[in-house]
Amino acid sequence: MLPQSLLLALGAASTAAASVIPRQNGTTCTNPVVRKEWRELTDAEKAEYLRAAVCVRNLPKQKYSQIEAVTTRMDDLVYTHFSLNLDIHFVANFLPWHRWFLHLHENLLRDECGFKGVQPYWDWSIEADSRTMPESPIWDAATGFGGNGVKTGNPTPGFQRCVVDGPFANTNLTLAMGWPDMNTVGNRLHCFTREFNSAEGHDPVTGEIIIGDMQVSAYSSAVMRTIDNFDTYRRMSEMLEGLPHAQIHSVIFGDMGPATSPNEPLFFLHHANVDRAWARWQGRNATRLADYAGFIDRDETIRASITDEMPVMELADTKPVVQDYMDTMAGPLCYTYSKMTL
Ligand SMILES: *[C@@H]1O[C@H](CO)[C@@H](O)[C@H](O)[C@H]1NC(C)=O
Ligand SMILES: *[C@@H]1O[C@H](CO)[C@@H](O)[C@H](O)[C@H]1NC(C)=O
Ligand SMILES: *[C@@H]1O[C@H](CO)[C@@H](O)[C@H](O)[C@H]1NC(C)=O
Ligand SMILES: [Cu+2]
Repeated sequence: MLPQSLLLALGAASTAAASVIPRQNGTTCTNPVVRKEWRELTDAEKAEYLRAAVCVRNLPKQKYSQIEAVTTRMDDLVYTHFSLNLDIHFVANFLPWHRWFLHLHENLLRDECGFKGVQPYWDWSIEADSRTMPESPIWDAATGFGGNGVKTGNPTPGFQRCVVDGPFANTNLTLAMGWPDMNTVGNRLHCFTREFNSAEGHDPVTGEIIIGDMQVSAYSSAVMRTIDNFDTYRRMSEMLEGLPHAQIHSVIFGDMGPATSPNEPLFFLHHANVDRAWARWQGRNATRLADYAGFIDRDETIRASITDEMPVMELADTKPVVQDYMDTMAGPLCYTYSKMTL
């Protein structure tokens, strides 16, 4: 609960670093790689992750040859996530689909950008408990992802507020950001942006967006403890997705807001922390590793099954099956998290 104790615990966490990344052949996971919290990484490890994250945004697309708005390798991922929005959010497969997506992204960083590290996570409960979200080191321009978007004075739609510091500053993106229509894909050139907020609108005097505490009560360790204490997958997953997961997207906003959110490099650290919450709840308990329930559609007409295939569009050659993504240390996966306690 105390931020200081969290930070101490993080400092004491495993520092095991894998120099050779074992590729799973689907039978054993004896030497899992360890996904660490961003603050646990050395500056060199942070720089290596940021380098790879920039790299993948500069590679040309390999998929969706017919879709003009898709131009970069990252757009392949953004477009998939955007187009599948209704099939992968607020349905049963939210957690396994995003676990698959993160694994695909991590392999892509390794294979196409020579990434030498392991996917990190961002434990935003640390910021929540200390009420320091706008001051988080994650926004650092040198050792982090850059900060809030700032008004540029440029009147062109899509360029009025931009992230102007850090490794992703002044990056141009093309998929729908998308103002004013968030939900239609389009070749809308815009600058990479964030719009910190507390969902309280604008200050009536200054006209500035109210940043406040960025709704920290939605993603505190108290909230995570409540999620931990559910005893069914369905209830755990619904609250995890609906409260801390969703609020992080909306308090950062800008490119983190709409279904094109993989445009925001923090998407992957945010979702790694969501995945960690699921893995922690599972506790490698056999009952929970097999607990998967809910519906495949938002209208709740078709019950989900652990043998369901998950949709991937053109992003992968084979559709992943939910049961292969239940355990982070089995099947195609072989990783764990540096800290599994709250
Ligand atoms: C997978 O790896 C394990 C451990 O290295 C090995 O014993 C096993 O034969 C491998 N299986 C396949 C199908 O390659
Ligand atoms: C981004 O697009 C704007 C507007 O077209 C342009 O002025 C700027 O040079 C572009 N920046 C980069 C890095 O391509
Ligand atoms: C495993 O999880 C189930 C279902 O939540 C629970 O009833 C059981 O006590 C757990 N077993 C252990 C060893 O924690
Ligand atoms: Cu998503």
